[in-house]
Amino acid sequence: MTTPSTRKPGTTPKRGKRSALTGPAALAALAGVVSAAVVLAVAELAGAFFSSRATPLVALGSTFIDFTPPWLKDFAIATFGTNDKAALFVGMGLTILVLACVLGIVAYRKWILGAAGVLLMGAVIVASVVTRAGVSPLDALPSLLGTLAGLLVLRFLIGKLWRLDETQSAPNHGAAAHGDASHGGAAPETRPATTRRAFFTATGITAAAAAAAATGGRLLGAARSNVAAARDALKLPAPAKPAPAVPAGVQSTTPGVTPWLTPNKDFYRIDTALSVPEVDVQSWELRVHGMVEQEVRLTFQDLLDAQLIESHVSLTCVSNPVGGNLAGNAKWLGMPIRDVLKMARPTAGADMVLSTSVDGFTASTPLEVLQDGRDAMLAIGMNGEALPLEHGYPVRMVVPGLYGFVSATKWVVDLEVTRFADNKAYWTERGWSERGPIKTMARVEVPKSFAKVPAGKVALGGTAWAQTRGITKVEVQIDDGPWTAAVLAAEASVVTWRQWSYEWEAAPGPHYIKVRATDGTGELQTDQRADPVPDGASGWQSIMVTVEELTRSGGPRTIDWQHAFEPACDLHR
Ligand SMILES: Nc1nc2c(c(=O)[nH]1)N[C@H]1C(S)=C(S)[C@@H](COP(=O)(O)O)O[C@H]1N2
Ligand SMILES: [Mo]
Repeated sequence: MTTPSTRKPGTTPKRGKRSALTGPAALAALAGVVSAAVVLAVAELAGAFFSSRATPLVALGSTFIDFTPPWLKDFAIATFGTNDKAALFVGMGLTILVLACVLGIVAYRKWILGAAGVLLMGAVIVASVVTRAGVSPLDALPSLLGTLAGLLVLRFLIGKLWRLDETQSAPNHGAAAHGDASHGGAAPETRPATTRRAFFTATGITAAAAAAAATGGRLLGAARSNVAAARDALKLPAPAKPAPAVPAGVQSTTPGVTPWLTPNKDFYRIDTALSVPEVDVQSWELRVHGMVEQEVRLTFQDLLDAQLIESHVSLTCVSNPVGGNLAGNAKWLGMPIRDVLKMARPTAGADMVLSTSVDGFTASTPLEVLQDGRDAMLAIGMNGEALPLEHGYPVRMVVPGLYGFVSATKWVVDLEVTRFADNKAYWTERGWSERGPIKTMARVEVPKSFAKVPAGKVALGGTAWAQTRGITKVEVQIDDGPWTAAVLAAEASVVTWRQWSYEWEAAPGPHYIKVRATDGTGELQTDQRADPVPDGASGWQSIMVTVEELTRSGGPRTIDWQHAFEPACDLHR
C-alpha cells in the first residue's frame, strides 16, 4: 500500500517491453479515466442530497450551450434535430474521456502537473455550476467533493503504477534507489506480476464503486423528486372561455400526414435546459415588475382561480429549416397575459416584456402583442393535461404568431415590463433577432423526400402555417409545370396550422415537387431562401421523388416507399 508521503521518482523508470495497450502510459490513462468517473459519480451521489440541477455534466453542458454561437446551434439542430442534447452529451463524454487520459498520463509523469490539471478542471466545473441561474453557492459542494475524491483516487492509482515501475526495475536498484523508506518493502510484494495485479484490482474496485455511486445517486435523486408525481395529480380547472369547437375536416385526407392536433408526447421540444427544471407549485411565484404602476405577484393558486381561456395554438421554432418538423399544434389552457398586465398597468414608454424562466432563459415579447386581444397566455394546461415537465410545468407562456424564442418561455417565473432599447433576451445576445413574427411556410409531408412511389394516382399532403394571418391557399408545382391549388383542409383558426392534400397523376421517372402557401392577407410565401439565423428560415420547399412503373403483374415494383430513406432536410439545404 502506498503512503501519502510516496513521491513520484524523479527519474523516468526504465520501460519494459510492452505493447502500447498495456504499457505504463495506457495504464496511467486508465487511472485517469477511472478517476474522472469517480469525480462524476461522487458529484452525482452528493448532488442527490444537496441539489438536483448542479451535477458537473449538466452544468458543463448548460454552460457550453450558453456559449454556443448561433451557427453552431443552427448546425446542431439541423443535424441532430431534437436529439441535439444527446449529441452534446456524447461530445462531452468523448472530450472528458480524452482529457482524463491526458491528465492520467501527465500525473504519472509529473504528479504536481497532473494534480494541478485536475484542480483546474474542478475549478471549471465549479465555476460552471455556480454561474447557473437560480443556483446557491452550496450547489458547488457536490462538484467540490467529486473533484477531491477524484484527486485522491488518481493519486492512489498512480502510486500503484510507480510501485509497478520500481518492481520492474532491476531488483537491486528498484525502490531503494529512490531513497524512499516505504518502498524498501518485502521481497514477495515487489514482483511485477503482483504489483500489476494490485493496480488492476484497485482500478476495478474503484470503477465498480463509481458505477454504484452514480446509480445510487440517480435513484436517490429520482426518489427525492416528487414534482413529477405532483404534476400527475394536478386537477385542471374548467376554462371560463372554452376553446371554440374544432370544425370537421381539419385533418388532411392524405394518409400519413402529421396529426392536426399534436399529442404531448410527440410535441417537439427545444430548450437550453439539459436537465428539465423541477418546479414545485407550492413555491412557484410569478413576479411582474419593471415599468409598471403596480408590481404584481401571482401564486399558482391565483392562476387556478383566474378566468382561464382555452385555445388551439400552433407553436413554431425559429430554428426550423424549410420543410422541418420543429412545429406543433396543441390546445392550451391558461390565464390571458393581458389580464395580468391590466393588474400591473405598464407605464408610458414600455414596449417589451422580458420573460425569464427558473433556469435563466429569457424572451423579449413586444408589449403590444400581449395586449392586442390575441390569446397570449400563461399556460398551465396542454391538450387537457397539466403541462408536461419538458414543456414548462407548471407555467409557460404561449403567444400566437411569434416564434418560441421570443415568446414561449417555459418554467416562467418573472415578467419584466421594459423597453427593447434597455434589455436583450437570451438568443438576441447570441446573434438572433430581437423580434420573431412567424413566417408563412408550407411543407410536404407525404411522400417523403427521395421516396419511391408507384406510377398512377399519388396522394400528396402536408401542413402550412402563418399564425395570426391564416392560410388561404397552398399550391403545388410538379417539375416545371404550372402551380396548381391543393385542396385545403378545414381551418380551425388563423393561429393554428392548416393542412392540405393534392392528387397527382404521376408518370414514371424522377420528379421534383414544390409547395408554397398564401396567407390570409393575400401575401404569397416568399421564395427567397434564408437560413434560420437570425429570424427564421424562408423559401419554397422542394423535394425529389422517383416514380416507378408498375411491373407486368400489375403490382407496384416498390411497395415500401413510406419507409424509404428520409433525409433530415430538403434538397436545397
Ligand atoms: N425556459 C425556456 N423556455 C423556452 C426555451 C428555452 O430554451 N428555455 N426555448 C424556447 C424555444 S426556442 C421554443 S421554439 C419553445 C419550444 O417549446 P416546446 O419545447 O414546448 O415545443 O420554447 C421556448 N421556451
Ligand atoms: Mo425555438
